Amino acid sequence: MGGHFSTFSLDENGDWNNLTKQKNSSADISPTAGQMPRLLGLAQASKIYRNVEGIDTTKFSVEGNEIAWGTIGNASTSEGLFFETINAAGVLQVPMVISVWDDEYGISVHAKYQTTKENISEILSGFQREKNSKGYEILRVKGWDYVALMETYQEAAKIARAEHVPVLIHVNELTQPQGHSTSWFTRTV
Ligand SMILES: Cc1ncc(C[n+]2csc(CCOP(=O)(O)OP(=O)(O)O)c2C)c(N)n1
Ligand SMILES: [Mg+2]
Repeated sequence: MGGHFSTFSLDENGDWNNLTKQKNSSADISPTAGQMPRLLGLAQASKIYRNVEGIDTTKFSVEGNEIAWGTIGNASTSEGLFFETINAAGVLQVPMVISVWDDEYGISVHAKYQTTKENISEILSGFQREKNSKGYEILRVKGWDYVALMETYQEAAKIARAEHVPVLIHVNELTQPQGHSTSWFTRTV
């Protein structure tokens, strides 16, 4: 879809930009959840740059300190690509921060028709890391609580960047200001 935003990785001559000096956004794609495997790959890149000895990080990484941020709507978490990616990132322990924006709906279909218990972070709670087992840090925050959102995202960044642990942020109590067909041009579909 032509309206999807992305940043340039190459300069006008086709050479790599210094990606460590810019914020990087990979182009979104229309099938919801289609961004998930790519998000995993971007996160894994940081891990490789941090851990593979002798690898040339020039223009791509500063000691694997990069985080891959991704977002997905609540209804789209029903797709297979979402579950596969969540599991793989937990296994690989990569710096992936995935936000689930939960307005309780997928277009006009309520969560009770598509998400067990109507609560994605509750059903994924088994992925939570514990003292002796690796997993995720799962954070929950209300979409209207601006201060809590800032704190939550800073905490998520710290965990992912320092420890290379994946983080799931479940943002709920969101509204849908307009109907799907009036708002879809400006967002990922
Ligand atoms: C694989 C796929 N199936 C169906 C659609 C059509 N579609 C676009 S948005 C959407 C609902 C998404 O709901 P949700 O993930 O909760 O995001 P929200 O719009 O509520 O933020 C659907 C079914 C699509 N884009 N891709
Ligand atoms: Mg939704």
